[in-house]
Amino acid sequence: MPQAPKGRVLLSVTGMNPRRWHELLSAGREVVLEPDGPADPSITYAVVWKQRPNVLAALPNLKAVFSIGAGVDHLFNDPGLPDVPIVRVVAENLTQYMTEYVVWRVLDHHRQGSVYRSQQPRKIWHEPPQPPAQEVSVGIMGLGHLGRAAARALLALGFRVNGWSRTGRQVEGVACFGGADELKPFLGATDILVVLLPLTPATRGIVGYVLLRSLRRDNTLGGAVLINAGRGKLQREADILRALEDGTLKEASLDVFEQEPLPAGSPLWTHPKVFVTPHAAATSDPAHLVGPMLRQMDAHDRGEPLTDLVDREAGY
Ligand code: NDP
Ligand code: OXD
Repeated sequence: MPQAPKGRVLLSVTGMNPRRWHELLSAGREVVLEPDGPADPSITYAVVWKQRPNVLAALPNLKAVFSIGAGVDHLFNDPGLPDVPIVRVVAENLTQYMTEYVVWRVLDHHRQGSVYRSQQPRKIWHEPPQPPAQEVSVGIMGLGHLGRAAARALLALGFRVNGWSRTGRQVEGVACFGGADELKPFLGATDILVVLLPLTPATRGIVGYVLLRSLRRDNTLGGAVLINAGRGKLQREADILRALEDGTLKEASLDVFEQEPLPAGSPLWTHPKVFVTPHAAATSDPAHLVGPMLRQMDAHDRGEPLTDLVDREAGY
């Protein structure tokens, strides 16, 4: 029997170049950047990053939406997001990138990178006190795919690791805390805070002054450190600056910002205690992600269930 033609894929992205995604997706399906009218019946899947609002709203045969990122907050900004399954990125290479970023930033703060960077131009030969990793507790907010992998890498380096999640998820070797009631004890046992939460109504603005104030400052590192690679709108930047000024925080590494790109006028760019990266901790690589996406579409067309689905109720 001749096979029914595969439906078309709508690739709807803003703020990034879709060329490579288009090229690779086209190896498996016909891909369009815009539907043939708002109710185009030929579109069966959409692959999106900050899709044009309402572009998905009236597509009658849309079976699922694939997010180009692990985070899906960008999708929920669309008032016309239809009620179809949403698949997000869970991929080994993305997890590896994030693990590298977290280990890099934790080690740089732990091994006093900023002290040496400030000493070198002045030719200062001075060794600051260096606590062993075993005396430092890294607390990870968000024990999902990325948080758990980072936790394992930090445990292997000898750090003590705490983790906080919505449901109190347990991870071997990690002191696990869950829910609002256990946030304070989690923070109180944490010297370096790593934020790997999704942005949802429950987490928006969570990294504010009160939260930072609850971190352990009286430690062998000489203060509390913040690392945020989750989402910029989890943090209140005015509060972070205040915390850096009054010693609540010793240093921060920020990969994500309330507004991206970070505006030229932001004091974070030039703050001596802040390390800025341009939302580059773990970038989605189409060479690794398109193959699994196409395979999921084919499997779903054969009647198999989708994997890595977003829980709409929870928002991630
Ligand atoms: P997961 O969905 O696998 O994990 C999310 C974790 O956050 C879970 O442990 C979950 O708890 C926890 N969580 C969610 N809501 C709350 C809450 N209200 N209170 C406490 N804990 C909560 O996500 P990933 O690990 O794959 O990714 C995490 C985030 O990283 C993404 O959403 C994205 O925003 C960001 N990201 C950033 C990148 C970058 O380049 N900067 C790249 C990729 C992702 P529970 O386990 O109980 O469900
Ligand atoms: C993601 C990201 O969510 O790159 O994957 O931010």
